[in-house]
Amino acid sequence: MLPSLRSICALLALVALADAHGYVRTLAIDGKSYKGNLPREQQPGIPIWQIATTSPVTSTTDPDLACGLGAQPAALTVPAGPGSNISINWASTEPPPSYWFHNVGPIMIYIASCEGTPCAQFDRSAAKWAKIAQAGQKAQFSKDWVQGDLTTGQPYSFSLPDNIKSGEYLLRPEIIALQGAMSGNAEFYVTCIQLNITGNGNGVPNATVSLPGAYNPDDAGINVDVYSTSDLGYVFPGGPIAAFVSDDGAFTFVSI
Ligand SMILES: *[C@@H]1O[C@H](CO)[C@@H](O)[C@H](O)[C@H]1NC(C)=O
Ligand SMILES: *[C@@H]1O[C@H](CO)[C@@H](O)[C@H](O)[C@H]1NC(C)=O
Ligand SMILES: *[C@@H]1O[C@H](CO)[C@@H](O)[C@H](O)[C@H]1NC(C)=O
Ligand SMILES: [Cu+2]
Repeated sequence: MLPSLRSICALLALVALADAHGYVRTLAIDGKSYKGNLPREQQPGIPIWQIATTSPVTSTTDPDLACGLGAQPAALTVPAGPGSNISINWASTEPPPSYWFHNVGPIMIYIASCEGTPCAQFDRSAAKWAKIAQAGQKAQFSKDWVQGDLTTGQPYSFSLPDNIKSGEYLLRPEIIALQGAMSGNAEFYVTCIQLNITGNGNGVPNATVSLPGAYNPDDAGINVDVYSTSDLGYVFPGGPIAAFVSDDGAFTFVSI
C-alpha cells in the first residue's frame, strides 16, 4: 500500500528536524527584540529574510551566499542608528532548547548599503559588503571558538560603526561551520536583515567585497583543519574589518 500524503509529510518534517543545522532565531537592536523566521514558516512583521531551509550554503560561488538558501526579502525594515548594539541569537531546528549546534569556525558580520533602493527590492548580487565585526578562536591558542558560546544559548553582540551614514542597509550575519572543512565541507550560514539607519553619520566603508566573490574554496580560513593544532593563526576570509571614513570630500570618486 502506498503511504498517505500525510505520512510522507510527517516523514519530511522529521527529516527537516533532524538536519542539525540552523538559522537566526532572534535579533535585538538596542534592546528591542525581533523574532526570526523559522524556515518554512513565514511570519509577518520580521526584518530577517526568510530562508528556505536551515541547511547551509556549501559553495563559495553560490549566489545564495549573499543572503542564504532560497532567501526571500523581509516585509519589515527596522530602525537602527550609528553605534547601535545588535545582538543575534542562532538556533538549530531541534526541539527546545534547540541552541546552535556547531562550535568551530568564525562568526562574521557584514553590512551593505541598499543605495537608495528599498532593501526588499535591492539586488543582493550587487551588494557591496563591508565587514564590521568578526570573532574566531576565544584566544590565540585556544581550541574554543566564540561560535561555541552560541551552543549554550548565548547571543553574539556587536556595534554598528559609530559614524555610519544614514540609509537603508542589509545586515548580513554569517557563521562558517568548519567541522568538515578539512575535507572541503565548510558550511556557510547566512541571512540578511533590513535596517533603516538614521542619524547624522557620514561614514562610508573604506573597503567592500562581493559575496559570492570574496571567498575561494582554497582560502586559508575555508580550507582548514581546525583540529590539527590550536596554533592556527586563523585567517578570516573576506579581508579585514572595514574602517568607516568620512564621505564629505575626503575622497574623489572618479568614474572611467
Ligand atoms: C549589547 O546587547 C547585549 C544583549 O542585550 C548585551 O549583553 C551587551 O552587554 C550589550 N553590549 C553593549 C556594549 O552594550
Ligand atoms: C527610515 O527612517 C526615516 C526617519 O525616521 C523615515 O522617514 C523613513 O520612512 C524610514 N524608512 C523606512 C523604510 O522605514
Ligand atoms: C581600511 O581600514 C582598515 C582599518 O584601518 C585597514 O585595516 C584596511 O587595510 C583599510 N582598507 C583599505 C582598502 O584601505
Ligand atoms: Cu549543521
